[in-house]
Amino acid sequence: MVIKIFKNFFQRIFFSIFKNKKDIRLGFYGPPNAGKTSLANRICKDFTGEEIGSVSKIPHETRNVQFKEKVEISYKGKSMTFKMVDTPGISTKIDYEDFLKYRVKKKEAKNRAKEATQGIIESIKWLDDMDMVVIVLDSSQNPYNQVNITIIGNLAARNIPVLIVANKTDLKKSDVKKIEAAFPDYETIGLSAKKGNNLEEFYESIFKLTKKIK
Ligand SMILES: Nc1nc2c(ncn2[C@@H]2O[C@H](COP(=O)(O)OP(=O)(O)OP(=O)(O)O)[C@@H](O)[C@H]2O)c(=O)[nH]1
Ligand SMILES: [Mg+2]
Repeated sequence: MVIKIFKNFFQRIFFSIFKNKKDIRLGFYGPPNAGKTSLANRICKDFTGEEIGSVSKIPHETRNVQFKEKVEISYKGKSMTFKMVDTPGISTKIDYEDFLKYRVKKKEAKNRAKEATQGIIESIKWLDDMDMVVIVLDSSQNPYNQVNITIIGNLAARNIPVLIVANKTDLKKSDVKKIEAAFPDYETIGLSAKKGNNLEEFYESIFKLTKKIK
């Protein structure tokens, strides 16, 4: 009995000390092909030497939520540890025929479509577990669409801090201002995950965003 009381006591002390030391769960959300995995890979590579997952020009490459724990980001003398969560791209419609133009065989395309649908459900399920979220958008595409508005609305309803990344600034068609105008309530950082441009500003904003975690 006495031993049990002691055990509970020490357990409580232990958790109260280490509760705040847990990794910050940082989710990468957005439409397919925007560069979520490319960005997560770049960060993981910079700070752990390893990548989180595979990248492809074929949409819905990521079809399972994937993680990298204990990613310690150091920037300007500050350092914070994150659990990186890369999610499958969210879309309203998945048509296996869209994959055929990438020379994917019919059977494989149908399987990819099925897995991609499951992946979207998984992405949404994981939303509740995020401490903060980076929404990755392709800045060469029109940002005004149902998917982007739904993701951002969902995060706002859950009070999860959000940073928007306008990715692919290396492309000629890139228009960061258009993304800023579409979502004026959020900070938007223009960068290129592929080229590694403007990552410093991104890290600065990530650190700032941690202060908004409820
Ligand atoms: N030009 C350019 N291409 C990029 C950039 N970032 C990613 N890409 C390309 O965009 C394509 C999709 O990249 P991914 O990182 O797989 O995108 P994703 O958002 O993880 O896609 P899903 O897993 O399908 O949801 C790949 O061909 C990348 O090489 C960038 O900054 N500039
Ligand atoms: Mg991906």
